[in-house]
Amino acid sequence: MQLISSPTSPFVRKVRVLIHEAGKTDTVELVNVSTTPVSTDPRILPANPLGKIPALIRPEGSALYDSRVITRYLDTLWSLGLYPEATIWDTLTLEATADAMMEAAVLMVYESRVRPQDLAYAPWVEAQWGKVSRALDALEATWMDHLSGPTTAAHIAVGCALSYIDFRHADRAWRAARPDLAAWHAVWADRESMQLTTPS
Ligand SMILES: N[C@@H](CCC(=O)N[C@@H](CS)C(=O)NCC(=O)O)C(=O)O
Repeated sequence: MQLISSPTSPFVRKVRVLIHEAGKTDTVELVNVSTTPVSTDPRILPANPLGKIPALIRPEGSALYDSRVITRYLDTLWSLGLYPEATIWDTLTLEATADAMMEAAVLMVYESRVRPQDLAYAPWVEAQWGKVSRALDALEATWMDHLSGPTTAAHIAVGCALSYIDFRHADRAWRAARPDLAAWHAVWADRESMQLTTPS
């Protein structure tokens, strides 16, 4: 299989962390591309008409895209149990929360790096951070029990979302009012799968 990737994409990192956790790095080749919403790398398009990464090219069957589809596919393929039936709705909701945090955090980066500075709109950036901030509060207030339990795909997604905020938005100091989440992330970020996928 080939994973169309970028070392800095948090969505790609979710998939790469899952692959490391599964011990399957030798079965997935990374194909690194450089892409933005206004400059799509053409190598992505045969796999994903939306031009987004990650996309997973399978030897047989259609290419898969959207990180949540890919993580669920690999979980099924390798029987990892990261989407346990007993907590499936919590797992999916928490994974969706983490993905939305990543989406808002990535859009903030695009606003400063892709959009011409004379067209930048600061209230829009702050509104994106508002989404991230409210989600961080919700993680601290209501999701620590799940995060303290057995590892699910949502743990991977939350870990990648928090590490992406550290990577791109360290100045926002997200830990200040979220001590339990910060403590959880300190342990999660130390896992080998996270260390081996740290963006350079
Ligand atoms: N919902 C998608 C989001 C993927 C995404 O937005 N990836 C970014 C890189 S971090 C991308 O490909 N951006 C290029 C674009 O928006 O055209 C997923 O979970 O895979």
